[in-house]
Amino acid sequence: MAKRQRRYPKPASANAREKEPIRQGLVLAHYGRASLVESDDGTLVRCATRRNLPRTVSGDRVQWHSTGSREGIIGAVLPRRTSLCRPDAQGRNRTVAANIDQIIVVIASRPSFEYDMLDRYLVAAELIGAQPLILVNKADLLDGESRARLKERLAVYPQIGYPLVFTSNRRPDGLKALHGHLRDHTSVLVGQSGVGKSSLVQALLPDADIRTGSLSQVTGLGRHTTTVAMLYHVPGGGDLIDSPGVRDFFLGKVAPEELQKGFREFAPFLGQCRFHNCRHLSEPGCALHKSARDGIINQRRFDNYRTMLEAMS
Ligand SMILES: Nc1nc2c(ncn2[C@@H]2O[C@H](COP(=O)(O)OP(=O)(O)OP(=O)(O)O)[C@@H](O)[C@H]2O)c(=O)[nH]1
Ligand SMILES: [Mg+2]
Ligand SMILES: [Zn+2]
Repeated sequence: MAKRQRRYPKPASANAREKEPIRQGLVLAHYGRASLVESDDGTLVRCATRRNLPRTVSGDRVQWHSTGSREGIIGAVLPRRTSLCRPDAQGRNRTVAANIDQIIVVIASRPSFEYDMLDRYLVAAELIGAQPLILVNKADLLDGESRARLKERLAVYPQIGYPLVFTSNRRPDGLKALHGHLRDHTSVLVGQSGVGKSSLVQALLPDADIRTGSLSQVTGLGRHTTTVAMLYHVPGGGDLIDSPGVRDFFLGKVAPEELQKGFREFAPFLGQCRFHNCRHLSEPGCALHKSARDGIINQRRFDNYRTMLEAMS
């Protein structure tokens, strides 16, 4: 019987690896195990990632070395300041974007949005320490009355300190309110499929080749629905990551004492309940319960906190 031959790595490639200088770069997008990296000198390189490394995502800072013309290998992913995760269809937690400091939750009158999902995104933003911004897109579809009604329904958010901006990609001045919020930030656009995230990027960067979908052309989800997250540099300043839309967004597992911190208006009342480990469900002497009843905190948000907590336990 023939002896199984041992295979050693080719010495040539090992030498080449040592000779190439290590550089730094920014991951713009990743496709499977390949990443589009913007080197610090501005060139775009297609990089493979070493098997032992975590999957890179848009916004990652990496070390890489060249293996050919516009090709390279990522050897290290630098520690992430923040990362936005969401469970995939199999329930595994997947990182969507890294090093972001602002989460822009995009909602629109069409498709109709869910407050529950908005709140879940806001909790996610609070827990990773990113600043949330609520963006109501397709403002052109709202007449004066429906705009006022929507503003009224969303009034709690500016009250608790979340900026709320109305935008439209169909009006020349439709993005005016947004520019100032993007400067000096790395932001990620999140929200349901079809709310117009990629159209916003397209309007901000007219030269970029971004495929935006048309929900009206096909039933259900848009044909050009975004499938990978992509980072863009906004001409007026700031980096913006367009992410694939979701039908729904769920938080991964979060401990109850963490979840309550995701609702920033609860902060003054935490520690005031009769029981120090109050979960604010139906315990007697609950300070949050009383505040909601007295109209100091928003009842719908409080109910949503409890729904989230119950869903997790
Ligand atoms: N009326 C109106 N339609 C818009 C606006 N912005 C986007 N749309 C339309 O909404 C549809 C979806 O737009 P996209 O930008 O592809 O939406 P998306 O959020 O990127 O969708 P996913 O990539 O699937 O998450 C397209 O038909 C756009 O033309 C807007 O401001 N007003
Ligand atoms: Mg898109
Ligand atoms: Zn309580």
